[in-house]
Amino acid sequence: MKTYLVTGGAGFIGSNFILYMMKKYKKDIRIINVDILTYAGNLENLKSVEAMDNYKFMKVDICDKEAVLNIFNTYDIDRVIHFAAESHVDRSIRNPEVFVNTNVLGTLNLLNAAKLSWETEDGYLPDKKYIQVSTDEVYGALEGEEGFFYETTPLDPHSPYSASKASADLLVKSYVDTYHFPANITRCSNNYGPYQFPEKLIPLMINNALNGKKLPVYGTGMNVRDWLYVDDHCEAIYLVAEKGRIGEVYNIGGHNEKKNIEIVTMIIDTLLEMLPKEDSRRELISHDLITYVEDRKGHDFRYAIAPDKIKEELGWEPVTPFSQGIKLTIAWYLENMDWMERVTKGEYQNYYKTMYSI
Ligand code: NAD
Ligand code: TDX
Repeated sequence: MKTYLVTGGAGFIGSNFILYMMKKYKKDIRIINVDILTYAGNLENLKSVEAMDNYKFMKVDICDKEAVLNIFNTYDIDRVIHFAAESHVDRSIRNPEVFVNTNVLGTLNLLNAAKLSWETEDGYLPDKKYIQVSTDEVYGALEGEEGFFYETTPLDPHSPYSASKASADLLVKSYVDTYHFPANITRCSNNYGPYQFPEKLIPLMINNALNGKKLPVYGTGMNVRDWLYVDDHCEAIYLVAEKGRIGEVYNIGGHNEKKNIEIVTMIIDTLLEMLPKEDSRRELISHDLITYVEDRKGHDFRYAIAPDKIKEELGWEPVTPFSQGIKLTIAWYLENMDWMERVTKGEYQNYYKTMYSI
């Protein structure tokens, strides 16, 4: 049985990863979930696994040297899956500092603890691996309709968020190059699915539409993102953790480029298709809610991943078509409106007021 240390396991992708692993691979693994529970962390997501013998939660800041080292000294960690981060571009534009602390210094702290704990006189303990969960945003932006990001594309981040993620990636690379540290970096495109915090495009639009609120589209709505269903991402991470060649970078993408305005339109249409005829919320939802607002500063035009390497080496491909994934996602939000109500209380209301003036 392998022990996985999952950081940021109470966030969107982290909690989906834990739920996915506990369902698919539960006999083979033990998971230790380390999360400080910022506004984006929610233990409610993990209710179905919290009583399991092979799951443990620890409220720890990844920047806390002593606490992180203590985890490595107490448990025989085989895999680190490092999700914990400040993850929202708009917040990074308003307050970059916490992004550097968590994303850069937190990563450095985790690397040091893993290295210290796994090091032997002539290398590292066998079969240990650290996975840095990074993003396609470190490559910058594709300016036209053509072309893809490859693992060899030079890093060219634009936002404070992507700059902090690129810095963390370079630290991981430096540990591989300098100390032969056993690590991989994964760079994925935009994830969507259940439990995503409604500051991100898809859940924000679902929530606003269901409440008859305006749907704020930045700029022209023509910016393109490559959407990946979160479970497909989880399987890719597992494959990289178990089979990826040490030191390699793997891009993970959905083969699913969409303009933002297409996403918003699809959400409106899918909600109207899925809500029962007698549901009074149908009257609130229409294309008239779409409101073009001031563009994001430094807004990257287009992201598109070529996931050829992970397909060739590890046999991974995304299996959830967007038409199916968006229905699964909307169905989850419709069944979990109480989750949405709880996470949009308090801090979220202040954030929304400062971020959107509509
Ligand atoms: P999220 O914001 O939903 O969750 C982040 C989690 O990290 C939260 O649970 C939070 O409490 C925790 N955290 C933050 N600071 C911490 C600290 N100092 N110590 C311990 N825990 C801390 O993020 P997400 O969308 O699930 O993204 C997870 C990872 O995947 C991030 O590294 C992000 O950069 C990367 N990523 C996300 C996407 C996406 O579309 N969401 C795409 C590419 C890459
Ligand atoms: O209200 C909005 N209106 C709007 O037009 C919001 C929240 C977003 N947008 C646009 C901006 C982007 O072009 O939608 C697109 C997607 O925005 P986000 O959901 O904020 O995602 P993005 O900025 O692309 O970054 C995401 O993918 C890469 C994640 O948040 C990152 O953590 C990940 O690294």
